[in-house]
Amino acid sequence: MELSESELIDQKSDELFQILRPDGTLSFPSSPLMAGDMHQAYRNMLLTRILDEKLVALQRQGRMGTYVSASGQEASQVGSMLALKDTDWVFPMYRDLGMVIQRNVPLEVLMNKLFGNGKDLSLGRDLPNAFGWRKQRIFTLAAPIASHLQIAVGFAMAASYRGEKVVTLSSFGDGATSSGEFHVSMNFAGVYKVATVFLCENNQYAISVPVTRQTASRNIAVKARAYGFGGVRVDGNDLLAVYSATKDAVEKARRGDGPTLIECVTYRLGAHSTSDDWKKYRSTDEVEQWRKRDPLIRLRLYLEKSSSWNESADTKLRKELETMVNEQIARAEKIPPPPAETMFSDVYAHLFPNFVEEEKNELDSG
Ligand SMILES: Cc1ncc(C[n+]2csc(CCOP(=O)(O)OP(=O)(O)O)c2C)c(N)n1
Ligand SMILES: [Mg+2]
Repeated sequence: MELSESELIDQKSDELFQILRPDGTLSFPSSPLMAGDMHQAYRNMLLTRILDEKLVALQRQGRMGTYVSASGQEASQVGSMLALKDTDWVFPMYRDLGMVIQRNVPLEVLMNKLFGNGKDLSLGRDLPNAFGWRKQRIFTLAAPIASHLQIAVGFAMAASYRGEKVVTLSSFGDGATSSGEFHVSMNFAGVYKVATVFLCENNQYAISVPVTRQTASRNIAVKARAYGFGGVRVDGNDLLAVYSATKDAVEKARRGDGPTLIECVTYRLGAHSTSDDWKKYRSTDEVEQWRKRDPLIRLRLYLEKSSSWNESADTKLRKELETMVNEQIARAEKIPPPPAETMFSDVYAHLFPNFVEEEKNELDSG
């Protein structure tokens, strides 16, 4: 029996799209990514994991501020970035360390930001995870969840008015889909067929709230139907499925055929941030089940089966990355905080008289 168009869309948003199985074999005849790209992606996913674990440890030692961990979500983050052109813009969320790394933000620049030292381009004013660099076309996020979605939609519309073939991609969590901003952005993008991609990293929790309490919908991808465009449900721990789904969505957007909602089904392996204890709201058994679906293990198994990748190559790469991360931490930590007189710079066009007074007092008191 032939399915109608709406039944087909329904089916797409219900099925879990997977290319790379947990045992490292392919469910498709071939990989959509070239071997070189996969090795590079694995390197960036491993770098994300190593750096992420280090940053959590640094916060515990009182050496840096609140940190929000990316561990477990590397395939969603790196895979989606692989599908964009350098000229496209990314509107990430706070958890997207992997996106920033895949987008080629130099480790030195990233580390200055994480420490909020005097060389940090935002002068230590925002959270370590408030990623944003113009050069790499990464929009600076704000703390209210989903507030960047509308900007991603408007940005793509503005680019289109200027005749530029720019696609924007915004990423956000399962919790963000309950916000008004999600609704407004999806609605607007659907009506105006905006060249944008909505990438939801469904990591099963919004802090301690499980996704079952977040929505009564069957899943998140199906929500796109209400706004008149397609949703795809993807195994978010499968680099190849995320890449392939994002590539289709980006090409569709660039053709002028409007937005797509991609739901990456993944899992947050650590706590929400360094300020909570996941053992209070999740079972160890649940976490262990997801650890078996670790996106890094899956990709490594594939590389071992399909190329000459092996234990010793993996250990060598891991050591290289650890050394690089440790060197950058030592360097960034030595840089003093931004000088007090930068407190008002880049904030106001003209300082109010009381700020001039405050600035003077601050400098006088050393
Ligand atoms: C508008 C708004 N409400 C509440 C918060 C507090 N808050 C910060 S993160 C978060 C959970 C978000 O969960 P989700 O969207 O699933 O993303 P995740 O952290 O799981 O990646 C909440 C409620 C906020 N930052 N902004
Ligand atoms: Mg979440």
